[in-house]
Amino acid sequence: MSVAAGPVEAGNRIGGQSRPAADGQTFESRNPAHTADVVGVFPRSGAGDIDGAVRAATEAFDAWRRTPWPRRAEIILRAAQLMEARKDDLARTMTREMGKVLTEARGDVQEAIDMGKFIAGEGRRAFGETVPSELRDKWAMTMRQPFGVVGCITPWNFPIAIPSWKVFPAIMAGNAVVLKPAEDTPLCALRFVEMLEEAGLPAGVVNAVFGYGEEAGDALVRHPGVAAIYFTGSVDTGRIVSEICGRMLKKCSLELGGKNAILVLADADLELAVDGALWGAFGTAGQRCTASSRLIVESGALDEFTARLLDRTARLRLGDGLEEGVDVGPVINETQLRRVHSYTGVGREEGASLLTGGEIAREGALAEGWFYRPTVFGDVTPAMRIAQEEIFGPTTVVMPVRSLDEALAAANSTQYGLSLSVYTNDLRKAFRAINELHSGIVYVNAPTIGAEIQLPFGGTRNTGNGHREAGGRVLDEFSEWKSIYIDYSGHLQRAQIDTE
Ligand code: UN1
Repeated sequence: MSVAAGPVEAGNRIGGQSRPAADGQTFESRNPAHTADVVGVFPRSGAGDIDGAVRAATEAFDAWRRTPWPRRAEIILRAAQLMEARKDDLARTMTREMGKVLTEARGDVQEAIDMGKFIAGEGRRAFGETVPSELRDKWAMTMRQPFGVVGCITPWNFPIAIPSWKVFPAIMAGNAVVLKPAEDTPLCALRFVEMLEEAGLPAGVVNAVFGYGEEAGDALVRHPGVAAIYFTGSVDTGRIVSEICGRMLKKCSLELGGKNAILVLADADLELAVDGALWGAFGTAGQRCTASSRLIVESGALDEFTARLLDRTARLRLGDGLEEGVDVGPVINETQLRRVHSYTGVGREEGASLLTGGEIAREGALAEGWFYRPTVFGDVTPAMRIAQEEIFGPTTVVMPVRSLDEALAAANSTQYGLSLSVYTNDLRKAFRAINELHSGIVYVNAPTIGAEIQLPFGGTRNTGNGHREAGGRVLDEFSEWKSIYIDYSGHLQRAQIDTE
């Protein structure tokens, strides 16, 4: 084993203090590359703990919303700088807790640093508008106001980046936050919140409550003191969250699954396309909602693309992401490993050809963790389940098509619309694809992963419910508008009536 540190024993962070779960229950976070390695022991929280956190947040909210925007921004900037100084340590913690290889863990932390710096800039850029009134001697303008206490529920696959996408803009806009991170990556979330506190964030503005979705997560969504929910996770859970929020009239922003595709047209630079497919399909062991889980290949390129892809896939090194030279880490946990493997069975039954992989890796040290061989299916058609359902693991499918039109139809044929990409050197085909692909993100000559924080992130159809994270308009998701009319005429003026 390459890791020596013993388990961290931590409480929830509520009102700037560490608190155990009210009923004393705990759960463990384990290293998916060496499952005997316990990374930390955390409180298994329930409704009472969530209530305590919401109270702490409510108490902190009033002073925080009155804190000037640029002062709030300074704290966010300092937190980003702390992350920058500790990038390597944080990345190591992340690889140990979540499994992604160290270079990618550094990228995850970098994405949070980028987000912190970007959002801090909003502190002096949170413009409202002034607009002429229809009446004389009357002024009209707008300003942003926070929602109040908001809940952020974050996944394990980007354990620092995704909390940063939600928490930074939430507090920039003056909200107070209760964060419920995934039970697989509580330590990363704890480190993130500790850095905010160290950067000078007043106690209670961001609280972290650890535990399971059905317990702590559910209680957070249902809490009447929580005005808005920002959730990243599966479509099934998103539907439940959305139903509860709908009944309670809460704002609800959902970032759900993907079944992203790379289109490889016959004229494409095939080496470039294979590089992109490998990175997009097997980076983070395929555990990104942006993963390139479908490769839609025009017949003219099919044989050569597939041969090169298989050759490169066979050379990927599986292992502990902390080790030099490892390309693909473990999947997050046993449930996920079984799920990924069950899709190999589904693909076989549907008549797809298993071209490589398709098995749980058990040689040597790999038996200590949850490792799955990078897997490629061929002869896949759009109606197959392996072409429709999100697998969230190192499995991708090659789908042969005869034309650009067929490729576009196949790409748009799932319930998801997060990220789609096209490899071509033909400008006309590239622009047709940009226009016709129905997704929140489109790439040309690059894989489906690698979104940058200064652009909106999110998807069409069942990938979400019409919201976007990050990007230049991010504050729209975390604040509401107040329209202000100031009448200095000294007499009653009636809008729509005094039209002369
Ligand atoms: C996710 O998988 O939920 O574009 C987020 C990317 C990363 C973010 C992925 N910047 O792949």
